[in-house]
Amino acid sequence: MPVQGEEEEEEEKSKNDSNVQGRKKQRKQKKNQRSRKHSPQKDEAQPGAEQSQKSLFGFACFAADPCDSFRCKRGKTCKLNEDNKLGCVCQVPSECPASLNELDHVCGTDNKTYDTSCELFATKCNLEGSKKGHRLHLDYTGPCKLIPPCQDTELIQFPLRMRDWLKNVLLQLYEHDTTSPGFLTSKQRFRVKKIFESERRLHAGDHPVELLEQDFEKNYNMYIYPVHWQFAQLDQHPSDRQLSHSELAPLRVPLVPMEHCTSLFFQECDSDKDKQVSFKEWTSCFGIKEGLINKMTNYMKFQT
Ligand SMILES: [Ca+2]
Ligand SMILES: [Ca+2]
Repeated sequence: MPVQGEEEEEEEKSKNDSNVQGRKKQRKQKKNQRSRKHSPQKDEAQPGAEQSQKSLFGFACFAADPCDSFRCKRGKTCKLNEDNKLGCVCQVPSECPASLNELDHVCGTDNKTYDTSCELFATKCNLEGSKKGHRLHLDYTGPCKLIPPCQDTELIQFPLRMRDWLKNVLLQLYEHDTTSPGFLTSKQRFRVKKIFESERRLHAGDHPVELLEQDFEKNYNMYIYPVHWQFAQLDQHPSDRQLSHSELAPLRVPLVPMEHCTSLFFQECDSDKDKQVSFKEWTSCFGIKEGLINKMTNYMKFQT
């Protein structure tokens, strides 16, 4: 079962980062308005004192908003309760900052377009405890659109293409890391270097699936590390060799609108249907043989 707080943070992380500053600003403005509304000073203080008060040294200083340092998970907002204690309550969806443009829209797993991810998570929070709320997740960024059903042949080809894509992503990171280090750790560089320098490797391109299949057989070893690496990148909350729905989100959310087999692929990957994709299930989905996984059992290796 995914931990909701992490789930929401993860899904939020995976969202397009554009306009983050704008949203933060709006949230801050909203929060400030809210805190004034709930501030005990409002009723007690002298006119103007809710904005500022004189410090001992005669400088005006602003009263800190206690909610500023109180963190609530997505979908919740900070509020003072009757005992004057801070707590988190479900945000009212209509009080979320409005979207700035279409990039802010998200599609929920209920196939409904939400104006912003804030609105989706607030809706989920307000449905807490219900089946509907439990099932509601961020499906992908952008408004909901018609995603064609994934055909059997496409589902078979999906891991072939994704495996190649993962390898190319890693090689791109390697190239970026060469000009401005920081994308890969030294251990990761060492592993990717072997693939990068191999004369036999298939260069990035729009290859027919037959060629991808042939290359996988011929250069099998080049595909093992990218598959392991991606798993370790996602398996962080917690790092337990299992990928929850939320841990998969950073990969799944941007892929779904572009690759219509994404959701079905990850669903099928969870072969024992326990809502988690284990390391074994993951590698098997990408056609990596178990024998070789056992040879490389030190899982921590993949994380560094
Ligand atoms: Ca995990
Ligand atoms: Ca599973």
